[in-house]
Amino acid sequence: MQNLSGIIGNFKITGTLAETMPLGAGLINDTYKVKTKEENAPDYVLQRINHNIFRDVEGLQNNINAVTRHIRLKLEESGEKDIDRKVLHFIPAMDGKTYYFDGENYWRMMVFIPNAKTYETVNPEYSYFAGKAFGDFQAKLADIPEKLEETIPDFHNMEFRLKQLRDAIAENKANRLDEVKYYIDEIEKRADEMCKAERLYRDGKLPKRICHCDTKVNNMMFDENGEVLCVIDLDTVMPSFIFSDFGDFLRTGANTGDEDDKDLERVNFNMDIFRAFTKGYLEGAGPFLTPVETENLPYAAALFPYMQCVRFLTDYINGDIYYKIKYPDHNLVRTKAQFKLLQSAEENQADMKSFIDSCVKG
Ligand code: GN1
Ligand code: MG
Repeated sequence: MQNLSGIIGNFKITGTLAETMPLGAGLINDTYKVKTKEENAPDYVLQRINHNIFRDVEGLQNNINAVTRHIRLKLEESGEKDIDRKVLHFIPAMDGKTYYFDGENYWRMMVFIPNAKTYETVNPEYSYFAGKAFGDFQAKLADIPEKLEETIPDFHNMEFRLKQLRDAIAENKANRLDEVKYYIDEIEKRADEMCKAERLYRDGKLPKRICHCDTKVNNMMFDENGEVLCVIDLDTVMPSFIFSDFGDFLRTGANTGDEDDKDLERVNFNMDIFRAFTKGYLEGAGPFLTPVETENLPYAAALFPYMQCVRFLTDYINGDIYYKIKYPDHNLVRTKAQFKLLQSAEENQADMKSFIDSCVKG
């Protein structure tokens, strides 16, 4: 691999490189902030795309290009002033491509959004803004003319994720089955119920729409006043059920503990965050949601901790080949924390339903 400054030299940036530093807490790609020396030149964000996971980098970059172009157009049409902070701006490589391939790794560059922050946790007020922003993101992309690729096929397909888990169990590569038996049983008990979305889809009762598919709290930028500027991390923008964006935000935003909390007492589903986020989301997305989508939002709030529990457990059983880990049983710790969150989301199903009913009836 070339050094970072060599890689940066392959993009059409303005200004000269001052320093680079790691940025963010993603579990898949590697991200760096690129600082420039000049006052009037922007800083940048450089990312190494994990192409073991994103196999079709060309397709991925085409998606992101189409999405950012479409959002930019909508912002221009609505007379928005602060466009450069409201949609990501990618910098082409010297050869005009949207990425640079160094013979081994794929890289992309975007402008760093100044005076903006990401958060690992949010209060109800910010959750309301986040709900509106994700609803609005889906609404803006509803009429995108390009057909977007599934950048990771079957990404949020619960039947497929369960199949991966069952395959991992059958192989037992890392010899870790004995210690996870309880979680496998608990997952299997719920398997049928959790695959409801795929059944509704097959029956023609649930549409796929363009979704973000990684609506973790930390994938949203806020300005100085707590207003949402834009949604970042667009790798997984693809056709999916709206449950993806609703459920995955709450999985991180409504968790009173951390995604990988070792102290399960800290992990609970926060209903104040649920109510605030749902209110915002329904304001943004309500106009296009079908009754089947709306009435299944509580299911989505349980589905995503469940799916993430399945995915972390699968990776643990496989010997940690997908997610970056910080210590040997990190994926097991994550599995347990997601399972606890699932239980708490299950306990709150009735409250979620009545809150949604009250929003819909007005
Ligand atoms: C991954 O890289 P990051 O942290 O944005 C993952 C998500 C998971 C998440 C769990 C492509 O996202 O689906 O929900 O970790 N992205 C991919 O924290 O698998
Ligand atoms: Mg991210």
